[in-house]
Amino acid sequence: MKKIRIIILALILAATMGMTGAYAADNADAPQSWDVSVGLKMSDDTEMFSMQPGVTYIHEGDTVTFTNKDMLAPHTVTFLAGGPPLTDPNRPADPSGSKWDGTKPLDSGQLMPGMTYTVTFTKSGAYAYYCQIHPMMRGTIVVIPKGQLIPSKVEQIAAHKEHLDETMHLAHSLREHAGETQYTVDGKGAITYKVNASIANHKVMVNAFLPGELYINAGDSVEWVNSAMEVHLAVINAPKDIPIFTEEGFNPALITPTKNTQFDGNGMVTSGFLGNMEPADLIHPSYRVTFTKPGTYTVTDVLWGFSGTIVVAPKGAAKLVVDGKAVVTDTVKKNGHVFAPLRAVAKSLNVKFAVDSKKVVSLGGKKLASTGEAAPFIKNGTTYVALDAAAQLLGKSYGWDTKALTFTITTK
Ligand SMILES: [Cu+2]
Repeated sequence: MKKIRIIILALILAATMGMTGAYAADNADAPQSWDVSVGLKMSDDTEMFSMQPGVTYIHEGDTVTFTNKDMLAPHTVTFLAGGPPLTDPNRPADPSGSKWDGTKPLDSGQLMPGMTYTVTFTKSGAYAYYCQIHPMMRGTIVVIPKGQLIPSKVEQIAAHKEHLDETMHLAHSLREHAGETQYTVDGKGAITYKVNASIANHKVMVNAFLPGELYINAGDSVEWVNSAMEVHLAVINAPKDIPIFTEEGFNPALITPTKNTQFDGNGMVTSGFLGNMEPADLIHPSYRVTFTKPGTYTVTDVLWGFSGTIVVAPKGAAKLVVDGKAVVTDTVKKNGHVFAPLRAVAKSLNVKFAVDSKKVVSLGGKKLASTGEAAPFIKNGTTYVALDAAAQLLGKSYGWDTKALTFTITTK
């Protein structure tokens, strides 16, 4: 509970605080100041849960400013000086701006996002430090005697930038991988899709629902899974400005998982806290909902402020997905082909269409075969075209998933 409270508190503080820290100019003689990011927000949805840079080389007498650059989480900067972890909850934090010689523990106490902690290192040595809340966040300050060479500030910043670029690349592939549609089919043929409520590895965390959009059928289920380090919520139909707190603590309407997991489009459904930490009665790794009514539903993590979409097609209907986006349209399965209205198909593929006086249909200036199993037909005044024929005509790759009932076209 304590940890979650801290996270929520950070959520509130994060919005109100700015960030500080700038690199001072190089100067061989005068003491220099250095910056370390404690957690690092890298883009709207990506952050690193680490000390950046991991190792900083400084001279005796130099000052390091540690800044919590996280989105939401509080952190500590804690030097144990070779001793055991600080277990006394009443131990006061050491004030920012201290001079420290490495002989006794030094602890910043909780730093909320935007807060800084400054230490002047007076004695040479290699000093390991970490975050008491997230012990895998570790760093080292290497203090070198005055007059001896250290990598220049320019060199250290360049090495760090290279590391950050690599990490952004890693985050990108993490996002791509987690954003692919994944589902399982049980013995009765029922489908459950998986949505990652954020994704992380040991280096970087992407705070988003991945995939961000899912196109499913009525009767299918969605399971939200959180394998990352912080807690998340998946809330369907969350009212705007629903309070996270009430007078007695967390809003029970948000943190108590909705018992009825058959969602008919009405009312709010919440996963409760998703995560992999204690207490297990309050936080669980996943939550599953069966969608029974067609429609488009927004799912929000009201703690972190990101959203995803679940689009539900009628039970048993074939679904068209173009470049990963749901194309919500009527479909007809006929002669082993999936047909959809000409207008919707042309729009989704971003091509012009025409029907000539002989009822020959063309897409993107090319004529569709008007005979055979895949020939266009008219139903209730609407012209339907076969999706595979249309994709072939335009030279686009496509696929049909017989279990998920999804026809996929890739235009890029
Ligand atoms: Cu931390």
